Amino acid sequence: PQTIYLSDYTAFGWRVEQVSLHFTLAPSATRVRSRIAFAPNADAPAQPFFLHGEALTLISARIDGQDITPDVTAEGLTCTVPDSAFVFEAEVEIDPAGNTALEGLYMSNGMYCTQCEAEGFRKITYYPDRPDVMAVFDVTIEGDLPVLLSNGNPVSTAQGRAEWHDPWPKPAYLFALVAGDLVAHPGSFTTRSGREVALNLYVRPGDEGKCAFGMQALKDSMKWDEDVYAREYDLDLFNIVAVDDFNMGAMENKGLNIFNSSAVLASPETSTDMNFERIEAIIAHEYFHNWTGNRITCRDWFQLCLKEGLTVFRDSQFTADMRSAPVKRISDVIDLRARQFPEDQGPLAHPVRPDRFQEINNFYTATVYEKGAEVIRMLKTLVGDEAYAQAVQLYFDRHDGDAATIEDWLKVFEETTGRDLAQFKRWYTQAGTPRVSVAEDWADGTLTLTFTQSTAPSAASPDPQPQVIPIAVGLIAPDGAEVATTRVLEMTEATQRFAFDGLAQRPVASILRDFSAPVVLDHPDADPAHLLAHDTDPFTRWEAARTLARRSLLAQIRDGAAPDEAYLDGIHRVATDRSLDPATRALMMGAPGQSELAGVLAEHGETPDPMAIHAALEDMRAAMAARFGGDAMMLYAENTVTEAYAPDAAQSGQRALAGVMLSLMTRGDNGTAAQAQFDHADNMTQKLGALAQLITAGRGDAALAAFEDRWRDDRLVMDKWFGLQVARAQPDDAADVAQRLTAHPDFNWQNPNRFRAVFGTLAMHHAGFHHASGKGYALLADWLIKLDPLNPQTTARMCSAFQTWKRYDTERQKLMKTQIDRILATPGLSRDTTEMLTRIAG
Ligand code: B3K
Ligand code: ZN
Repeated sequence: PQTIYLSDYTAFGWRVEQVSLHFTLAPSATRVRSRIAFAPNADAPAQPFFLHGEALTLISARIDGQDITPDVTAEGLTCTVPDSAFVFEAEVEIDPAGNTALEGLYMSNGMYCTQCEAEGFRKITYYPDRPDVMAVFDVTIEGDLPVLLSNGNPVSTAQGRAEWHDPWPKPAYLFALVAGDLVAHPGSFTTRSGREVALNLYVRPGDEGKCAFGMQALKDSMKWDEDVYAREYDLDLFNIVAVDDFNMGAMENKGLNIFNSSAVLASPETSTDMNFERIEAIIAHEYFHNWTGNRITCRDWFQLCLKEGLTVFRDSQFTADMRSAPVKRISDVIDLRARQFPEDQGPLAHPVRPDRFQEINNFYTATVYEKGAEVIRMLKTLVGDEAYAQAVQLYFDRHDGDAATIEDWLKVFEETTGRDLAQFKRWYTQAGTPRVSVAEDWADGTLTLTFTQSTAPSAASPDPQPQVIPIAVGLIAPDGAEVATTRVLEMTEATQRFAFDGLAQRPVASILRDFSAPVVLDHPDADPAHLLAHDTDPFTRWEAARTLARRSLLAQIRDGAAPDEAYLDGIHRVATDRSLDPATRALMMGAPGQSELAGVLAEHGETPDPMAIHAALEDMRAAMAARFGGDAMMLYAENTVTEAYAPDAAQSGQRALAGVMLSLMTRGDNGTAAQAQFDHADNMTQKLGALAQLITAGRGDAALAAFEDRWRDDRLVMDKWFGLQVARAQPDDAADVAQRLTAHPDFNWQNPNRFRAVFGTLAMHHAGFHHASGKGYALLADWLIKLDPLNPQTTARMCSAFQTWKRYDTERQKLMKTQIDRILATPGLSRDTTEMLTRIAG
């Protein structure tokens, strides 16, 4: 496969002045007629006229009305063209029903839909399918279906025919078409300048009852973007469509967002609190792309973080405003450590702005998205809120209508603030998570902190240089009072000292407040017990609990120590501290995950034993249940919500804390309380929480059967049913449970949500996936081999389950490597999967 390099960028030789597309829909023989007006691009080097096109049957082609016979290959078409402006026309035939890759135009449950990002438009018609070619699109759809949608505003709608006009120039990856038997859940929004926008959430008949929450989230997002970023919506209509077969969460197509139904449909009976929160965030994310992504897009796919990092950062600000800022921050750090750190510390490490790829779909990663958002957060911390706001407004003013780069983005900050961001830019160009160690020195009323940063070399960045690291620090006195409020230290050197003087007593340092930089902090002099009791910063206070838990677990794993009493006492005090909100208390009680612990051990040069890690966490939970005793039931009762269910932050915080207490109670009562909760719950959060405990208690069979009976016709709820059984299986059984579930009549493996419910969950079941027999590895490999020819994108993404293989003992390494090689040896393996596994194999 061919490698594409950032340094090879060249502009396309023509501009597209206008595009007209005409679709005549038929499941296996859809006809697409295109009329594209090209004009030479004086800024581009001379080049042959090439249009991308894949899996298209060319029926006819014309230039300025004259039939031509272009050279056609598997990648596209070449032909000779006039020196001046010309019109290219083509007719192609495509097969949406046979499109199982879910990229381009495909069918899901009888409806037509599209996914064009990153390079799917070339499966619809011949076109310069690259983000820096922006054009105005007119679309006509003919098909015998009640709803026919495309981007922009409707021009005409009649039975079986609709015309759409999108006035905003856009790259082809934002094109969308939907046709089907759908019902609309309508709404409306008046923008701050008084424009009426019609809103619709289109769903399959039967799903009407799951639309209200998503519609409200959309309105809240539109309002928030006006209030916080001064961004107004720019069409008369905004449509969202829910589809069941979708490779990811959702897609920001101009004026016609397409969503995985799991990322938009919600009701209290069928969705958990976590589902509601995720749906609100994804709706916001896709909506915010209208400015950061659509109005200003990316010059090339290397710049993906320009739109994704910024939009993730914006949606995190939105969630913080809508719900709880500390809870959102802590949850984001948990997620970053679980998904991005392993990527950055393993063979898949790549910079936030990669400089090479074979298949761009493999770079929609936690590094580009989540670390990309962290980089923007740091920038904001360094320049301050006001300068950030100014720079972003300049970015919108200057680049509206552009396909921009990271250089353009950084330049608006340099101009606004006068800062030189050359060193800061390394956050975009260098892979790896910096490790920051800090040593304390106390003398004569002065505390000196000496910081040292280092980043492990990787294939992507063999010689990493020091980065700019904002380190937020506060000081807490021995009596618990805060003697220095948060100050942001700007670290730029490999080693650097910062002094705090005039102190009466030696304080306890609270370092990396609010997780001010995406680094691993090494602070041997830390006093987490003191910070857990007194820190004013919610993040570092939570981190103190985490540090104590981690230390205890590592001692348990390494030396067979008992769970640390001081930790158990501290956590018990926090849990019963009514001055803290329940959501924060629930987060504080969470222990680091098994995979995170394995990563910590590996970084210390030790070989993690998945069974020992699993056992240590079990012992910890048992000790915690014993420590809490009857308080668990008291806290459970205290946090039982009596009002009608609402998916808001306050109620979901209470349910989260009650859920933690239920898990402690289950250790003592063999599931009696869980059974009662399961029988009486009127919402999915509590139903599913109780079901999880019943399975753990070894008495889940009846509840699982009842659950299946009740929900067998609800795809999204059944995904939970499939996933939970794997998630809650004992380590010895996880692979067998997954295998047994694949024989279930409702295991529709071609549906990405269902496939992920079983195999995504298996890959995350640390002790089960890494079972010493290798059965977890072999089963996953069998199914990846089976899925690859149909859906390379989802297959390749799931290969990351193997990315940590070098952490483990030689026996497990051998077992994993055998499966990696077996998949790689499959004839006709996709470019996507080949690239992933080749990089993982290293
Ligand atoms: N931009 C899309 C992701 C497309 C992924 C293509 N493999 C969704 C999002 O980030 O909002
Ligand atoms: Zn996005």
